[in-house]
Amino acid sequence: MKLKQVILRHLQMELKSPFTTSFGSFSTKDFILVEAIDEDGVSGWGESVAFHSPWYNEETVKTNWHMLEDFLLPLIFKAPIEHPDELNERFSFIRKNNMAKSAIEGAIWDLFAKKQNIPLSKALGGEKKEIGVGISIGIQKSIDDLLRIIEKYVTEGYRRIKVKIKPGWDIEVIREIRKHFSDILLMGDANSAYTLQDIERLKALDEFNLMMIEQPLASDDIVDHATLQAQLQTPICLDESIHSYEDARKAIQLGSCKIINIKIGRVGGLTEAKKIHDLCQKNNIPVWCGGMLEAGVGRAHNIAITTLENFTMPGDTAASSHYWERDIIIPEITVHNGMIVVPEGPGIGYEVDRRQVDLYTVFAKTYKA
Ligand code: OSB
Ligand code: MG
Repeated sequence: MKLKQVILRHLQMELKSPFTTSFGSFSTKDFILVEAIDEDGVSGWGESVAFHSPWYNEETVKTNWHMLEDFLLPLIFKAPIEHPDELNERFSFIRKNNMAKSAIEGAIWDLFAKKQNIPLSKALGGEKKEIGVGISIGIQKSIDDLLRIIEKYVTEGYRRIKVKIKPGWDIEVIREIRKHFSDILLMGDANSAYTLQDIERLKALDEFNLMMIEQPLASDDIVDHATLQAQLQTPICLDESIHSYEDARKAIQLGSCKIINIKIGRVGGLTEAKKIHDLCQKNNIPVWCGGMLEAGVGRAHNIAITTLENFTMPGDTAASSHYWERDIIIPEITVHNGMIVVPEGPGIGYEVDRRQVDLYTVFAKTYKA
């Protein structure tokens, strides 16, 4: 593949309802949509999952734009690409900035699969025809509000309910949920809201048969998580702490977790995500695909990677309508009985709705080879 031009677009979309984590609340989603166009005029699409502000990790929309414009795109234009797996090596002298790398890498994977006329899932080696999905519910004003929302999603068929937790919005909340929904697959995601000093509070959650607790401790930690896991029955799942294959290898070796949430952007792209998947499979660590409130392009990539065998647990890739009045892909992503049918068309398998993209674009720039 030889790229002719790349278009970066800054999009802004309103979430249907504000999303609240242990860090705070937001209702507007800013992100970069990447369109990579080759010599034949074929477009591949990628989506950066960095947020407007650096609360989840250190990256932002602006830092991603800077990395793409000043470092990554020049490397992309420098030489033809035989296979997207080469990009890991080509980008390797740039430290971190994984979401920026992933955004362009994802566009090139889509382009690659389209040139081969195969679905992205197949290009990645995935075989599932449909994938099971759960839902991630933010912190609510009251437990009653939360129970009503859970009821709605359980009725819709979502296969696992994840609720955000933090000190003070945890034991009582989970107890109430279990009272009303005794046998659903249930988990909590703390986004690093606890420290080892909270160990008794976290142990108190053991009685509720949670599927896992996601990222209880610091976002850069795998040592304290190992201490915690040794004292908890509930499996720990790492999200923020895993940025690479090497991080995953070390966390597994230390016993810091029993499950890993793979987010393509957080680990620097599909190639690295696949490597982590394979490593986890060898070590009997189940994985699932996390979400970053993506629009349709990012969610399509999530669906494709989830077709790999060791993605045995429902992911966070909910329906388009859960997030947006109108998504940027056609058809929109729909969930029936907690399942998404994997698209069979070439590449990401959804068409980008250019009219919607234009409506949401606040700034765009074209970069030529
Ligand atoms: O920690 O998994 C997370 C959303 C934004 C940032 C981090 C996280 C989340 C979610 C929601 O839990 C996932 C989604 O519905 O896309
Ligand atoms: Mg998480």
